[in-house]
Formats: sequence, C-alpha cells, structure tokens
Amino acid sequence: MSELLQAVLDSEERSDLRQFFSEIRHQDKKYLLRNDILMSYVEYCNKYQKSAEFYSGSHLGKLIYYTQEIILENGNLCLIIRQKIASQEFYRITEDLMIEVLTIQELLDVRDRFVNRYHPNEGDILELDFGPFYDYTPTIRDPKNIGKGVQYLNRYLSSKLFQDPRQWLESMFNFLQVHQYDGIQLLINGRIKSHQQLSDQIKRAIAFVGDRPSEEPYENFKFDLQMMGFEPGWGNTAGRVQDTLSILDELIDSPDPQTLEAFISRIPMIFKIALVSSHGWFGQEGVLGRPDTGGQVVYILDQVKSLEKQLQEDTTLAGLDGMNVKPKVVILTRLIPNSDGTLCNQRLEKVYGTENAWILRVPLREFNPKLTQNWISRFELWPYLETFAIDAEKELLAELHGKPDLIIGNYSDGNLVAFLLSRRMKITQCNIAHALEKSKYLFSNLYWQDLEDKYHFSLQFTADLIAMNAANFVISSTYQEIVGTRDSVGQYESYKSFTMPDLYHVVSGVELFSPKFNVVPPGVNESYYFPYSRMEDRIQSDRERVEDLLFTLDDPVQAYGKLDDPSKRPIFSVARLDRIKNLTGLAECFGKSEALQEHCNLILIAGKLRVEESEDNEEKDEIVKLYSIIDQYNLHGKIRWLGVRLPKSASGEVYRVIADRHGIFVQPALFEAFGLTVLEAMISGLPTFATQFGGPLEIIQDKVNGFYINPTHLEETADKILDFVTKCEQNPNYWYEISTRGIDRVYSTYTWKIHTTRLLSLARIYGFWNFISKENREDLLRYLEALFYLIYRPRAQQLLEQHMHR
Ligand code: UDP
Ligand code: LCN
Repeated sequence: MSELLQAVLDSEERSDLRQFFSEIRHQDKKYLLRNDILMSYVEYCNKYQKSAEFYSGSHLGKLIYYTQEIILENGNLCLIIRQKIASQEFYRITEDLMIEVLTIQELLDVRDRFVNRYHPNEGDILELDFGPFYDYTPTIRDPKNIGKGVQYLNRYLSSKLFQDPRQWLESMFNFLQVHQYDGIQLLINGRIKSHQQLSDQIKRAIAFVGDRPSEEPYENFKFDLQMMGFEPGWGNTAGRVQDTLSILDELIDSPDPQTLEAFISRIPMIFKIALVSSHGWFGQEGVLGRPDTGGQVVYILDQVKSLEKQLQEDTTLAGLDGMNVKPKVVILTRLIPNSDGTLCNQRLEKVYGTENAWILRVPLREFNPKLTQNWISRFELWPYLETFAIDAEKELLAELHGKPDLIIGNYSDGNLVAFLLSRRMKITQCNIAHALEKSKYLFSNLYWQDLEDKYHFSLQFTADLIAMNAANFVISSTYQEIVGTRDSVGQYESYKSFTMPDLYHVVSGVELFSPKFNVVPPGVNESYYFPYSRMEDRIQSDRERVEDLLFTLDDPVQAYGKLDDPSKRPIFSVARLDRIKNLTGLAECFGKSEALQEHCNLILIAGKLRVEESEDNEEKDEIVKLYSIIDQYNLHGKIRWLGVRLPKSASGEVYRVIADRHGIFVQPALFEAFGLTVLEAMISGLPTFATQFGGPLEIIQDKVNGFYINPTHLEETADKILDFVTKCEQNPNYWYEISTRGIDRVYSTYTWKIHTTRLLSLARIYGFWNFISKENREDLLRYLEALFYLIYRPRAQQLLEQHMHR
C-alpha cells in the first residue's frame, strides 16, 4: 500500500483524513480532479483552522498533493495517487477507513459506473493491453532517464552485443554491406569477404590514408581505396576518411557505446525523408491561423529546411558529392482543390530557401466532393486516411525515385498515415505529436460518446494508440510531454490506462519507460527571429512600418484601439484567438491591475478583429469576449488589438520593436504543449512571462531567463509583471540581464541545428539497432493491425457514411 496513505492511517492524522473525506462526501461534485481536491483541502484547513505547517507538511497534506483524482461511489472514495512520475496506485476507502487496493481493471469499472456505462451482464468489454509486447524489450528503470531513450538503448544493447565479439563483428560486417544510394554501393564492396578480412583491411586503409595530406580530397585516392574494398561514404578528405576508419577500428578492438554512437552517426544511410502532415492546409503563405495549423506548420517548415541542410552537410562530409547524391525531403500533405487563394491546391511546391525540399500534395479521394474539395477539420479527417496513404505511397515512390529512408509523422492523423506507410514500405517510423488532444480536453475519453459527433475521439485515440506503439521512435519537445511533472500527468502518460466506455478499456496503452521516447526540442528560425540588438541585420524601413502598425496606425481594418501614451512600456502577446491560448485572460489580468495600466500598454496580435471574419465558434466567442473585457475594464487608450496575421519577416521585427522599447512578452495559455512564440520572443531579447502549464516550464528557468505565470491567477500574474516592471524602472540593468539570459538560453538549447543533428543521429541509431538485433516486433505490429482493421476502420466507415449525406 502507498506509504503515504499508511503513514496517515498510522498517525493521529487519521481523524483528519476521516473528517476531510466526510467533507468531500457532502460536496455536490462526485468526480474530483486535482484542482478540485486541492481546493477542498484548502477549505478544510481553513474551516478547521489548521496550521500552515499542517497544510503542506503533514502526511495528509502530502497525500493530497499527490492525489490526482477522487471518485465517489456509494459513500466510498476511490483515490488515484501518483506519488512517483509515471506510476499510479488506486485505492478504495470506505467511511470507516477500510482500505482496498484496486486493480486497473477495477478502477476502469468504477469510472464506467460513474457515467452509467457499466454492463457486466452483457459480457466483458474489450481490454487493450500492450504490456506483454514490451516484456521482452529493454525498459528504462529510473523515471528521470525517460526521454533519453537512445543513450539507454545504446548502452543496453552494446553491452549485450559486445559480450560475443565474433557475433558482434559479424553483425557489423553485415550492416556495412547493405548501404546503397540509388543502386550504387557505399562503404564496402565484395573484395572484403569476411569480418576478419574487414578488420585487416581497415588497418591497411588507415595506414594508406595516414600517409596522405589530411586535406587531400577523396576523389584523388578513391580508386586505391576501392581496390582495398572500400567504397564512397567514409569521408571527403584523407583526414576525414582516416578519422572514420579509426573510429571503426577502435570499435572493433574495444567496443563501447559512445564510440558506437559516434560511428553510426557518420554512416550515410539517410538521403530521403518523408514528413507527413496529412490534415493539411499546409503551405508557406497565408495558411497560419486556421484552428488546426499554426505552430505545426511553422515547426515542420523550419525543420525541413534544417534537415535538408544537415543532410547536405553529412553527404559532403561523407565524400558523396562526386556521386551526385542529392538528399531530398518531402512534406506529404493533402491537396485541397478549393484553397482560398493559397497554394494548397498545387501538387508540388518547393520549400523556399532549399535545393531539394518539397511540399507534395495528394488529394483525398472524392467521396463527397462537397467536403473533399474543401478544407476539413482534423477532427473529421479520419475516414480518408487509409486511402490517402495508399495514394500517397505511389506519389512518394515516384517523387523520391524509391522509398524514403525515414518517415516522420506529425500529429495524430499524420502519425497514423506514417504507420500505414512505414508498414507497407518497411521503413523506420518516427512520431511527433505536437499536442495530444486527450489531455487537452477534460474527460475526453470518459464522455467520448457525448463528444463523438463533434470530435470523434474514438478514432483519434485509437489512432494514437496504434501510431505511438508502432513507431520505432518518438520525438517529444519536452520531458513533460511524455510523463508530466511531479504534480501533473504527461500527454503520453494519459494513454497509459483509460476507459472508452462501451468501446474498450486500455489497461496498458503505452510503455512510458520504453527507450523509444526521446526529448528533442525544436528550434527557432534564426533568419527571421534574432536579437533586437543586431541592428546591422534590421531594415530601418521595416522597423518604422512595424512601429507605426503596433503603436499608432489609425486603420480600423487592421487595428483596434488608440493609445493615449504610445511611449509606455509595451506588454505584448501574439496567438490565435483560441480559448486555450487565453489572450482574453491576459486582457483581463491587465484590466484588473490599474497599477500595471499606469506603467504599460497592452499590445495584442490576434488574427482577427471581427466576428464576421471567423468561421470558428471558439474564435468568435473569444472576439466577443475581448471586446467586452476592454469595455468592462475601460481599457480604451491603453490597449491595441491588431487583427493581422503577419508574414514571418514582419513578425520577427514585431518582437524586436517591442524589445527596442524594453517591453515584455506574455504567453498566457491555459495549456501550451510547447510554445514556439516563447522561443521567438526570447531570442529577440524580450523578457518573457509564460504559462507554467506545459512546455514553457522547461524552456524557461524561472527568474533566471524568464518567468512562470499561472494564467488562472490573474491578480498574481499582474503583480509578477508589475514587480518586474518596477524593478526595471529602478534599475534598467535588470531588463538587460533577463533579456540577455533569454537570448543565451535559446542559442544554447533551442536551435534547429541541435534538433536535426540529434534527430538524424537517432534515425541512424534506431535503424542500426533494428538491423542488428533483428528486433522482432511483428507480433506487436499484427496486434496493431488488428486494432486498425477491427476498431478503427469500421468506425471510420461509419463517419464516412455520415459525410456522404452531408
Ligand atoms: N503566428 C503567426 N501569426 C499569428 C499567430 C501566430 O505568425 O498571428 C506564429 C507564431 O509566430 C508561431 C506559431 O504561429 O511561430 C504559433 O506556434 P505556437 O507553438 O506558439 O502555438 P500553436 O499555434 O502551434 O498552438
Ligand atoms: C502545437 C502546439 O500546440 C504548440 O505548443 C507547439 O509549439 C507547436 O505545435 C509546434 O510543435
């Protein structure tokens, strides 16, 4: 039993526990989430005049802190306690404090009963359990190492592999033989016939290149190497070839995981990459701002540019330039015939600033042209994905002249397509979620049937389970995306167990300790976003135009609000007008603090100004709300609301112009999976205040290079900002200090260069281990296929029927 629970029971706090539970029993709420539990506890402590020491220092206080949920059932309480990251315990506690440990199955039944969806007489419900498939694969033990999968895998597998040197050499020899580019053999040829010979020839070749000037180009001695059994791929100069061969030589003689990683990272095995973002509305201009795009599009475009560059660099270093090797990256998305003036109806579009990166658009089959000719929300796309994958495969093969070496899925729908494609083509699959809806929408699984018409979560969560289990590796932007924090459940963690009443129970949905999870955060586009102080790279006329737009321009089409005093320090934010982005919360926070209004103006860039311009209900509500907050707090003269969506070049200048005026950036989202705007603001030099719920918690180090805010506590947030502003007024250096440290933080940790180097190294290493260990995942993949055909597909077809009648 939970040590904490036991400690409470064994101490005099036992009566407090009984009393507290009795208070809970008398509440109206029967399903309490963490926030409700904490609030009830505060009320309890106030009512019974408990000391501050008791509130947080007692066993009970700690127990409450770790209790994620309480469900009331027939006077009993079911507690879900998460005392450790990624691990939960379940208890039923009766009125007289009898305690029973619940199994996950029992807990899921409790939840079903709570929503009146428990029908034991009609037979058992389908249980999904991925646990057994992970029984034979290595798993990380310490939760703090979750997300460092590849390091762990390397250590684990190398120690196994190196135990049998003969076998190890044999495997390496086989691995070196398989690499080709467009049918041309790389690395070694048939002259090297065995692993013993490989080892001898490596030493010969090292001696041979060692006698040559280090800078001598590979082309000069390539035929000599070929005679010894070595094909292109080892390096572009004598020095580089010698280096690579020496690493391999060392690896053969005294293998260790670091040397192995260093060697595999040099192997030319990735030339063609496909990225899938199927729900689309994917383009380079005019596409941001639909409810479902935004960061995902920005992320992928920047990632692709950086990937292409990295692949080119790697190819050059490997000495393959002479072979006319041209890496290619393709973003696969849907073609949308009615594309609203964007290029989303164009089959192929080159990615700006690249040589060989493309957006490839494949249309959905025309089931009901009224729908399929148009943009379709990501929540409705499910019926089209299977046929999309079939059609896309042909197009991809044609476009890439063969199979990609790596396929990267984005978001739930793109990851499902990536699964289907990599299953058909047998290639390494990487998943990127950006955000998982399951934790974004409260009770989305428990009430899925009520939400189905609007959201189709039964399809989305099934797709998620399939894709995340199928992926060879998963990239997350943060640690907490996988397993949360001490007090909050991670996005992937929320798939560990859950009920979809009447559909299935998931008793083990994902192995969070699997080395497939790797934290690889994104970067920021450094040609658009750079520090305000780099005046030499800024264009004076752009700067003036942006200044005018932000502070003075009188144009009702673009801007609402005229500032009484445009010289006040600007508080700035930019986001889509989603409820969850909470720009209205920021306006209210500003409205509530007259002191803040005395010192600052509030500048918001929020896409639209008028309800008529929006097709999205959430957005419409937010527009109405923002106007009413401005009126309610009489913010006229103190706020500017810009209804524009700026091109990137201008948006970079916006942050810098705010920084010129020693302004600050606030990201007030109720939850933010990662938060690219936080990086953009910080690299521009803006002291940043960002939500403590989600990714920003890892990007920012509180009070060092930015600040956390709790966007649900408006007064507290206003005070934090005011405190900073007052400090800066007393000591202008303070602003510079935070600004500089923010810039440093981004350059040291969040660049695309770091991201892609890591990503490609992961792809190579997972590819290597798949080859070497012949990891047998066929049983898992068959199980996933069964899920796809037996659960996903019939539901997708049902939805398609509905679409046909629209
Ligand atoms: N963005 C923009 N114009 C806007 C709003 C947002 O260019 O009016 C960009 C913003 O600069 C950032 C991205 O869209 O690059 C939003 O990404 P983020 O991760 O902050 O949030 P998401 O929209 O993906 O939830
Ligand atoms: C989606 C989100 O919601 C953001 O938090 C991320 O920054 C963005 O995607 C890019 O990954």
